Amino acid sequence: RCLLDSGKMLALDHNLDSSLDLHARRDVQTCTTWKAPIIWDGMFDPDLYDRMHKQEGTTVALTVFAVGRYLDAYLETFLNSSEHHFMLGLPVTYYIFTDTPEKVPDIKLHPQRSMKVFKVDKHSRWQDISMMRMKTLSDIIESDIQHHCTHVFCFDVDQVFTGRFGSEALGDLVGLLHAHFYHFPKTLFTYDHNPKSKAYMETGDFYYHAAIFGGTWQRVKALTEACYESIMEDKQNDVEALWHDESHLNKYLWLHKPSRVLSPEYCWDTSIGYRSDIRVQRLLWAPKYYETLRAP
Ligand code: 2GW
Ligand code: MN
Repeated sequence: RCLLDSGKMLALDHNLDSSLDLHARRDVQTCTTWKAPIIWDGMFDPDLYDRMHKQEGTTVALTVFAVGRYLDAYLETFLNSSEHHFMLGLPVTYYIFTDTPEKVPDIKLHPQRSMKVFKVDKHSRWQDISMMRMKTLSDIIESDIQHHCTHVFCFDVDQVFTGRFGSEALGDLVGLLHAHFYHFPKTLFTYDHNPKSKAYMETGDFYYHAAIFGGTWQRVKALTEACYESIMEDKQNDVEALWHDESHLNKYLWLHKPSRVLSPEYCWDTSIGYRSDIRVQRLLWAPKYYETLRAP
């Protein structure tokens, strides 16, 4: 017994519980200390999850930001690959945030999938482009997503789907293990160690990657709101957390344990090289062209 998702999803996860095989993978940790599953390939029956979520009427919002040069560099590849791998069989709405809506590629979406484009400001500091996503996300869940979708997944745009990223990833509150840290001892996790920041923490459970987080709209609303408030409090105190929104996300997920954790199979960086525990690559980091993309 490993699933602790609450509320409406409890019935669903309870039923799925017996199908989630925590012993299928002997080479990795498949359960957290608070009894949330860590999802690795081989542990679940994809068809069963898909059937159950269809039955439950699950609908998914995927949010992604493509501001400034990131739109031309990444958005089209991200969306095309998502059409082949992300939550196939469930209704999906893309929520795209950009400063140049007219440049959003006109992609032919599959049935039951649609796209909404929203204009956002281009903050002059890249740290703010990244951090202020929390505010935009909290607002859009309030004004739109809560009326149309049961679940929300928030993504960085600089990545490419290469394998199934399906309904087994859905849960009340979902975090992702950072590919660079999952093998590291906690002492090497890059949490914010500055006591002046709201993101300050000495130790934690895992190092979560902010490139993907999700859950029910209620839980993601609470998360984005709390992270935004912490970010603003830091600004008032003239401090900035070490890894910006990611530091605040790590603090939040330490205080509010995720009900489901995704293995790095869900966001792999091939530059790490071969790892025998990465049996399938579901999403890959795209190349970072920092010199050109981050130049002023
Ligand atoms: C970001 C950094 C430097 C210059 C530009 C940008 C930038 C980011 C941009 O010009 N336009 C834009 O749309 N973004 C969005 O913010 C885009 O969705 C991108 O994927 C996201 C995060 O920026 P990214 O992907 O360059 O940062 P990473 O891959 O180093 O991200 C990790 O750390 C970040 C905080 O520093 C975030 O927490 C992010 O979620 C993490 O994956
Ligand atoms: Mn990124």
